[in-house]
Amino acid sequence: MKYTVVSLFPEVCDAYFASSIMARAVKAGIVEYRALNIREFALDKHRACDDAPYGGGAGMLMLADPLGRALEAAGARKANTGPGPRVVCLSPSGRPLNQAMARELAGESELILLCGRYEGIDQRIIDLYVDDEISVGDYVLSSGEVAALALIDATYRLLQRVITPASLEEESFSGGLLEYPQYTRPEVYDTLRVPEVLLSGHHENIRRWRLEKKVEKTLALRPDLIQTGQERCLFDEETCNIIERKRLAACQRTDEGEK
Ligand code: 9D3
Repeated sequence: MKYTVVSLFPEVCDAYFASSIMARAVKAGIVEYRALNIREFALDKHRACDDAPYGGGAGMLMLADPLGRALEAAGARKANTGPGPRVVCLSPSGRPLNQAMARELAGESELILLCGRYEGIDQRIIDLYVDDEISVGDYVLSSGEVAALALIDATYRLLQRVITPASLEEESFSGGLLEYPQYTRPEVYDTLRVPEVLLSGHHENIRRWRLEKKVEKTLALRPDLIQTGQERCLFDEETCNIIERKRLAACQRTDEGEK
């Protein structure tokens, strides 16, 4: 996979690619990386990259001109001018990134990642060059670089190894639930013991305990995953029964509290 980052702060992404994690992938030939600094494509003497929005409003927008030149230099093609690398704009108003999107993007041979700054970019750049607008979640970052790195990280790791069907399934959020808690040595840390069942060697009890914990944790932290899983019939009968039982137990605890 070849990643080309187009940004006003390429040093942010450079730093990540200099880290041992990404340096290894580059050395192994799994990924290629370059970053283009949009400012170098601003031609006026001040190298301006932003201006006020037409129609008024707060803040500044990224100018179309330097952005267009940077994207052309990156190898981006305008819409309807034949095939070119996929252009992704990282934007707070994009589609939220998920594992299915990461898998799809990992299938490309090249990605151009456009990082925004200021309040946004001139719409004509999006209309002419951008294939996907992607967000990394509902919170505000100061610019798109960290989001681009999240997307790079989520995609490059899928190229690393042969993905067996088993690990693919595991990656789909372990069947729609969060992971169970895990423990390694020592048996007692501070005042806390490793749950007895994990030391028992009783594989069926361990499997059952882990499933219970997954349901418990998902109900508490990601009730939306339970909802989706039920709608899409992702859960087997055993899981459905545990969900029902934990829900009932939670209701009873609430009732107790109200008495
Ligand atoms: C007033 C409207 N703001 C949108 C919420 C303006 C704005 C805030 C922050 C415009 C750009 C940014 C910088 N953020 C990104 O470029 C960004 C982002 C993010 O802030 N959150 C989640 N995903 C992403 S992807 C790119």
